[in-house]
Amino acid sequence: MAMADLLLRVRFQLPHNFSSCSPFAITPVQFMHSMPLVVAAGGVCCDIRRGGGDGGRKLAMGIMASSYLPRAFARWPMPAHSSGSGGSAAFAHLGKNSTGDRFVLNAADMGVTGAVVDAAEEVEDRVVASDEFRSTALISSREQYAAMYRRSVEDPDGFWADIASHFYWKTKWQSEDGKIHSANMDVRNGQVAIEWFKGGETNICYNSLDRHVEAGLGDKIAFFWEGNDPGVDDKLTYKELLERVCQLSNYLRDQGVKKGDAVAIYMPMLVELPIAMLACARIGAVHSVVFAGFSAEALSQRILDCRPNIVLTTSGVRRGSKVIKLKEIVDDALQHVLSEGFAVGTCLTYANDSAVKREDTAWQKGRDIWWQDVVPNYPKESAVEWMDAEDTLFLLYTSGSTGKPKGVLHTTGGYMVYTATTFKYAFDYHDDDIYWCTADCGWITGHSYLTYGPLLNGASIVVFEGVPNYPDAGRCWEIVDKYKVSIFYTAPTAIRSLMQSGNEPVKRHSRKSLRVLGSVGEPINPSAWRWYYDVVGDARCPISDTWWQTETGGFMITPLPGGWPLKPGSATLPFFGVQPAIVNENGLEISGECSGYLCIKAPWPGMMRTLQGDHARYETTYFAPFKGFYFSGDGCRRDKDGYYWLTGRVDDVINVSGHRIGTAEVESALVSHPQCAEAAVVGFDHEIKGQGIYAFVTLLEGVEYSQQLRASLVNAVRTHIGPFAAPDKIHWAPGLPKTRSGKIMRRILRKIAAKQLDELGDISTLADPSIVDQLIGLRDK
Ligand code: 6R9
Repeated sequence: MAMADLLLRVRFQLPHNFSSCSPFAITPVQFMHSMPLVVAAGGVCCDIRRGGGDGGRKLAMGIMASSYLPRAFARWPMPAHSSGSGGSAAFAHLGKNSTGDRFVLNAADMGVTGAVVDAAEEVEDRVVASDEFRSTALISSREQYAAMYRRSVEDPDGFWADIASHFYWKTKWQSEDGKIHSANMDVRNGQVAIEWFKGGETNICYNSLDRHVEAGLGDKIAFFWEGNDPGVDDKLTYKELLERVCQLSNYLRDQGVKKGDAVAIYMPMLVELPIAMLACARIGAVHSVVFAGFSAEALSQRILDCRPNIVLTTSGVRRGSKVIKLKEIVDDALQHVLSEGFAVGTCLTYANDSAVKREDTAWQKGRDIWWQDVVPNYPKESAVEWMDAEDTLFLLYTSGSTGKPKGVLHTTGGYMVYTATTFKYAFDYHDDDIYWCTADCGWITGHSYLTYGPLLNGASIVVFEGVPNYPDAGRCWEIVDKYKVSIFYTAPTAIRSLMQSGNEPVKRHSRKSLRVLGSVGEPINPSAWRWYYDVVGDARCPISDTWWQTETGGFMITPLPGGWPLKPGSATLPFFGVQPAIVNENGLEISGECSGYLCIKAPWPGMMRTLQGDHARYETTYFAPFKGFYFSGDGCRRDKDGYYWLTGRVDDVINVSGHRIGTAEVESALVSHPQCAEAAVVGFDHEIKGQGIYAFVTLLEGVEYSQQLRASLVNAVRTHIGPFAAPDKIHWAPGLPKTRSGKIMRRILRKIAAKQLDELGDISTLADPSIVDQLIGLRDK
């Protein structure tokens, strides 16, 4: 977009309860000279972001609301929250995920008056795919999408049955009157229950591998593996991958693993990790992958929840310049599990000699087995266990608002059909694409879009063991050129961190193979979007900003590249079959341009079916808050074009570098420290991570504040959860702001963490309002 197009027209009316604030006026000239700028009037504020271009010199637009906002904001292209007659506390933190530069100016300081702000010309930032891109795109117009979308919601059974018939089914699903799904999402009508393709028998491993080999694609590369260090690599064809999966599945069977048994996997990004998942799926075992960045305690908690008899791990891994001894962590976890009365029979350990050698690995005879000593001796063929579409495929633990992680349970058929279809359309996948997803298999993205979705489409996939900035900030683009990657899928936190190193490490590499870019994990701020688009993609590659969750199994709101114009920062439109509803505090669906809680009002094939061992929690968390809907836990705005703008979590979950962390989990880790009496954790805007973790800690009486104690508290969190959950800031708190009924007022803590001290709001309902001043006084102590 040319500079000249970037004049903004800002016009908004303050809601009546802000009438005491000084309204203000900004001229276009001021905009230009003061970027980036945030204008705040009392509780109203917005920020105007710098965008892409070289080093962010181009001015891009976007207004981000981070507090109570007037209804008029609803027309802006960035997340904004209308609060009707003036905003409720419930909406006050909808914008917590705002990232990027933010400067707050108080309207009163600007010395301006008037009731309406009116300046400049609004031109929305829109990005349209080239004719050349559209000429080969699977979906090349909004009309084509609209027709397919209409069918997907009017006749979901017909729509999904047609797609499902492209997969191999040992037995076709039972269908009465063409119905292929049954669902109750309304707690008022009894138990929540979702089924798709019930009675159909299939196997996702068979569909991911055997089906392609049988179709003559055995020699196609399935995985290009790129090691932590440049020059260390490997590749596997579909046929070789199938053989490796069969060998491991035979070994597992030999160990007595049967259909329905859980298998825990705690491994780094070696190809053995997706091989392990596929081997489980082949024999009907339920894989439970635990991200190999979780601590021994977190791992043991997950093992105790699903009780596997076998754990698969690796001696260690090198991540960047660090060596992590994974087997030691597993040993600790298994010790802890044993102290809880549960024994894991076998620990199959892959020797990753480049990180930790066999001789340097502690060993428990009888329980521990070297992978390489046994698995290659097994036959390269293995029978497939045919699974009912509703048989469990995997468990994946995710954080919620309470301390105990939730074991999200996905089943076979619907998940298979959904991940494959979303992958194909959202990335405009063509057979000759080379696809790279930087996610780890320890998270849902690694399940759905590094393993199953792309393999089901017969794609060639890059698996990367390392980190994006090792040995330098050009590594990603070096890998893109090395494998001629055409579809690149990563997270905003990685983009922001690479952006910090400037354009040179990008420009040094050609990247001409790139065709489509993807983003996932958190809202992508427009300036990062612009940099990704302009610098990484040379303003040529559409960006699919895919909104979805562990619970949804696959993409829910996402661009289909080539289908419609993109707006930086918006996930745009719902995928086929997805019916979003924006709901207000009263649980009423609101229509048109609006902001509120994002819900989904009809079932889709990829949705989770329950939480492991806790169907009641499944219902209370996702279906009880807004009756008749699936509640995502995210805030959202819909603009005049029907585009969705995700604004972050509205519950007590913090999204750190795209990792969901429950505040309660961090709090419980902190209070486990012998000198901690109480802790309250909130998120705060973090330039790279999106959100950081800010912990208010009350010590036991008589304990002195010290840097050493701070480090030891942070360490408690590293031990209980994992290094990625370590608090960025510990704020000493002689007390916490509580209501008379003892409820911590996190709203106040969030404001203190964000240094928005003039926006604390009403503190008179606190049991002891003086605590607020004490906390402010200790802010940087
Ligand atoms: C896939 C994944 C889910 C939460 C979700 C939301 C945030 C993910 C997003 C996004 C805005 C996107 N989120 N993708 N927010 N735009 N494109 O990340 O799953 O780990 O379960 O996290 O992540 O807040 O609710 P999960």
